[in-house]
Order: sequence, then C-alpha cells, then structure tokens
Amino acid sequence: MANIILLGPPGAGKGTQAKRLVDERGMVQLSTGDMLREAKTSGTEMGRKMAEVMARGELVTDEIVIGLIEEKLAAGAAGGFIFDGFPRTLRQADALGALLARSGARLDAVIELVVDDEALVGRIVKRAEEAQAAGQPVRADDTPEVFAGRLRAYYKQTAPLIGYYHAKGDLRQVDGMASMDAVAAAIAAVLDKA
Ligand code: B4P
Repeated sequence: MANIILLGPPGAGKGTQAKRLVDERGMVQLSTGDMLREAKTSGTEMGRKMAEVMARGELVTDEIVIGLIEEKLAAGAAGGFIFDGFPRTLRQADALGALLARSGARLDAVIELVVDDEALVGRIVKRAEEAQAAGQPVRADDTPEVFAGRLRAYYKQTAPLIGYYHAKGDLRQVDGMASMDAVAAAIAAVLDKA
C-alpha cells in the first residue's frame, strides 16, 4: 500500500495515470478536478460560483478543496490513495500533511510529471477536438485562452510545491513527455521502490 501525489501542470497526464493505477493496483483516486466538476453540476449557488472560477482557469479556494479531501480520506483506502491534482497550493500541502498524520498514514512519494508547455496546450486542444468529434461534452477550461490562465496559476501557486517536497526528500521526477505506457512504467518503478 502506498499513498502518492501526482504533481504536474494541467494536462500533464495526472488523471490519465491515476486511472491506470486504480485499475492495475486497486488504489483509490482522489481527483479534486473530478470532485469539483461533479460539485459544480449540483445546481447550488456554490456550484455555480465554482463553475465560474474553473472556467476562468483559476483555482477554487483552499477551504473548499481541503474539505472535499478530508471527507474522502475518512473512508480510508486499503490499496492507498492517489492524490490527483491535490495539493495545488502550499496551504493545501500543509493541510494534507496534517490530515495524513492525524490518521497515522504517511506520504510515500510525490511524483512530478514533467512536460513542456507547448506539448501541454497541444494535448488540451486535442482532447477538446476529440470530445467534440465524438459528440461528447467539451470541458469549458479546455480552450487555448483558458489554458494559458491555468498554466499561469500552476507556475504561481503550484510549482512551489516542487521545492517543498524536494526539501522533504519525497519528490520523484518522471518524464511526462513519453508515451502513456512509458510514463506508467516509470511510475510503477517508483511505486515498487516506495
Ligand atoms: P484537473 O481536473 O486536475 O485537470 P488537469 O490539470 O487539466 O488534468 P491532468 O493533468 O489530470 O491531465 P489529463 O490526464 O486529463 O483540474 C481542472 C480545474 O479544477 C483546475 O484548473 C482548477 O480550477 C480546479 N482544481 C482542481 N484541483 C484543485 C485544487 N486542488 N485546488 C484548487 N482548484 C482545483 O491529460 C490531459 C490530456 O493529455 C488527455 O487528453 C490525455 O489523453 C492526454 N495525455 C495524457 N498523458 C499523455 C501522454 N503521455 N502522451 C500524450 N498525451 C497524453
């Protein structure tokens, strides 16, 4: 059992790899992006406000996101948790450390998926085109304009976590530019050593 964080810019492949770990290792994926997308369809005033924030490519408040994670952690996970897209700020990272310590759990690794900015925007545009061609809903934040804002938010608010976890000795870097299978193999190698 291992608890890991998947860290990286938007479109780095965190969600893609988390889903594989769920299938292959029985881990539990905690994707704050998925949780927020679900919450925003709730029809509540808070859901409407969150939808606006996400459509601008900005981060939802720490309080909301930490609350969502706290609820899910309480249920436990025999195979370990994959924190996908969380933490995204230093405050969220401190909160996660405190929540894990309180439940007697520990973080086994923080895996940073390293991808060039140009490749990221290409992936997002491709995802939007593929969804449209398949008649599926296109994410409101999957446009080059909003993506630029998401990337700015990443460098300003999330990238400092790389140094934070490096200083703790938890950071492992994986080449996220490789094929999905190659990225999965690199993550498996990290987990096997954790
Ligand atoms: P997320 O849902 O976390 O979205 P993401 O960062 O875009 O996705 P990810 O890295 O998982 O990329 P994916 O696998 O899908 O966040 C969305 C929004 O929610 C944020 O902007 C923010 O507003 C809010 N939010 C979420 N968490 C928050 C938090 N903690 N605090 C505050 N706000 C929060 O991959 C993208 C595409 O690339 C896919 O099409 C995939 O097929 C492709 N791809 C993946 N791996 C590839 C590879 N190796 N090669 C080629 N293509 C690949």
